[in-house]
Amino acid sequence: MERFERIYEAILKGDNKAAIEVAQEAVDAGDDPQQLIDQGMIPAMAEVGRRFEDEVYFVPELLLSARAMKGALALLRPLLTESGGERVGSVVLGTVQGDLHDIGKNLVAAMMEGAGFEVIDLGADVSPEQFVTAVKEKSAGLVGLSALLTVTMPSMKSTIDALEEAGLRDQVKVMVGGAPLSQEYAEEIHADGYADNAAAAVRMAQQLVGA
Ligand code: B1M
Repeated sequence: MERFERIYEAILKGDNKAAIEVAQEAVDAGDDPQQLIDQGMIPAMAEVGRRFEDEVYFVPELLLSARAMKGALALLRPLLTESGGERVGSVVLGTVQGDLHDIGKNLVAAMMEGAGFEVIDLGADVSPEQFVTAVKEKSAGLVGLSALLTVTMPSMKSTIDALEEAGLRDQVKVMVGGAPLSQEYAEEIHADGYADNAAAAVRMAQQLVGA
């Protein structure tokens, strides 16, 4: 079985040990980490989501698969973040208030770092006030908001409103992403950009900072 198939199976089963083993093998063999992520790991999480919807998987299975995904990603992340180039800008990144999903956001963070951005990662469940404080303190030119739950999408709008109220909106571009989002929603909340995956997020970030 190819490595991407093995890591798919490991993540689907929530087998942390096996997922880490395959990721380590891939690192040692000099495989392209992006291929492993795109062909094995992301499809596995998508299938986990489908099984959850069909009530075949429940929260414990989600947690085990998420742990396996994160364990494997931690090994691949240094390869994604190798940049060597000059810094192209600073981005304050986080998953919005009420939302604990951080795997996709972490992937976006790693790829942005790899593209030369300084990433100030605020983590998950980040309030509008925390975003405002970080933008002020770090003088960041870009804010990236992630949401995976339809019920937390309005937190994106609240964050954009908070930046406006703090008088920062003219200084920062805001980009949004996450599975339930769309270009239409991004426009509706007056975000400056939307991306539906980590590679597109990097391209959008570069475009927004004029890199
Ligand atoms: Co949850 N969960 N979850 N979950 N979970 C979803 C999102 C869900 C779609 C599953 C389902 O029903 N099919 C569903 C949401 C339904 C909805 O809102 N319409 C759901 C639910 C309901 C819940 C709970 C409410 C379950 C419960 O408790 N009853 C609960 C909520 C907790 C909370 O947040 N308050 C919950 C909890 C969890 C876990 C904690 C167990 C775990 C998260 C662990 C973690 O992240 N640390 C989890 C998981 C793992 C999932 C699924 C299965 C996988 C998410 C994931 O990691 N995908 C997910 C189902 C699914 O998405 N198919 C699901 C892989 C990741 C690489 O993709 O995050 O989409 P993604 O990121 C992509 C793009 O979206 C984009 O780039 C990334 C890479 O390509 N992107 C950006 C993301 N952020 C971006 C930002 C950008 C640009 C692009 O710019 C800034």
